[in-house]
Amino acid sequence: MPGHFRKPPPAGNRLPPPRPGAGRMHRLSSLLRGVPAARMGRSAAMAAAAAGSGGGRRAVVAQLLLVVLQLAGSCGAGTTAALPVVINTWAFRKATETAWRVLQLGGSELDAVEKGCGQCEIDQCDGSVGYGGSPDESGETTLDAMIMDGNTMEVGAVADLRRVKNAIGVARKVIEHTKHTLLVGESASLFAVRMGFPYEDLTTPKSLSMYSKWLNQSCQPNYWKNVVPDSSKSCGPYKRLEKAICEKWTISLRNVHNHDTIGMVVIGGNGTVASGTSTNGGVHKIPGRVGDSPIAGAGSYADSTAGGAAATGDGDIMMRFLPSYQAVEYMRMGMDPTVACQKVISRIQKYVPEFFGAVICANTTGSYGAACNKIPGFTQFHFMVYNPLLSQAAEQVVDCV
Ligand code: SD4
Repeated sequence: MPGHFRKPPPAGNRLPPPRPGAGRMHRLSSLLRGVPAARMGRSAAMAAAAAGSGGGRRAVVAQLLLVVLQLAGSCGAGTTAALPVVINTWAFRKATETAWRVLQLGGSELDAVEKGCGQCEIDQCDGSVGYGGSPDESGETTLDAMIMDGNTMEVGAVADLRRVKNAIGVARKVIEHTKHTLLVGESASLFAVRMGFPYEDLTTPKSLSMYSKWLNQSCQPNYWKNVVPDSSKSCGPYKRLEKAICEKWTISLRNVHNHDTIGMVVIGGNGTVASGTSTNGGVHKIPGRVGDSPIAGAGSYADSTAGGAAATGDGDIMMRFLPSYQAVEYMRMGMDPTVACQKVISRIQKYVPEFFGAVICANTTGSYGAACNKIPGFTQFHFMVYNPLLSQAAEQVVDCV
């Protein structure tokens, strides 16, 4: 049974009523007393130390307020913060368990993200991750993936990867064996082969049948606009239409059934953050299309001084807003992870009210949250969490905003 993820009250409501002068400093200091340094984080520890030495009172009060907000967020979310934590998009339980097992066996946070997302590539999670899903307009499955190290801020990513199954494994090799960040297309596949990955056909009977069904229904739906012949009625090849018509964006192609990327954030016991994604992108995408998943700050983002976030949904829209980067920056400002996730969703909503998407967020105290955009057929978002306070990987649900 999925657990229920309750939204916290606004962080401001959880602060003690403000009173001027030293009393406030005293209350804040005492609030911090007994909080283990690991849970306080760097800014908190610094603020506590400064409070003890009596220096820069205003700055210290501001710092301490930030810390109290962080702690309130981590305690009040209806979930209990603890480290290490594994959090990933959707109910991909085996991915969570794999990442957790890697940590328990002494693997690094990056190892956990790589193996956790890699598990979904093996399992073809929901058909949206790994081989045999989301055939493009020519019937081929291509993969996008990224992995990010929140200590060094290194990123390895591959996009439009062909004939190699373990996309996130190849992304990790981009970090380890190149000075680049993102490799694409056939060249990324050649790189993968050099790194020892096997060349394999990513097409399966299922992806073939999806493709022929789509051809049989006049290539509907598709991602073209302003072309001839009319892309809403016929297959291509298309040519550009001289006079462009202003078309309203629709949600027909992007919905909960064909967009289920795995995005994962792992935060170790010492607050080290790693994140990653893996997907086969959008069904019937135009060959060469790359979504948000392999783009740092869009698909995911990790920063061990603040937290990590990962996104899922309509990458063509979401990547324009760098939601994962923005969520991490909100958490750096002391925002509760749930609120940080909600704020990035609302920002996109203002421009594209009907976009399909969700974000998961976790900060370096182990506090976490998620948010999604409410559209017809998508009113709740399921995600997975594992931390020491849970006896097993737990599926959680958040109501979309
Ligand atoms: C993409 N964002 O390629 C990915 C797909 C996805 O949940 O997230 N699905 O647009």
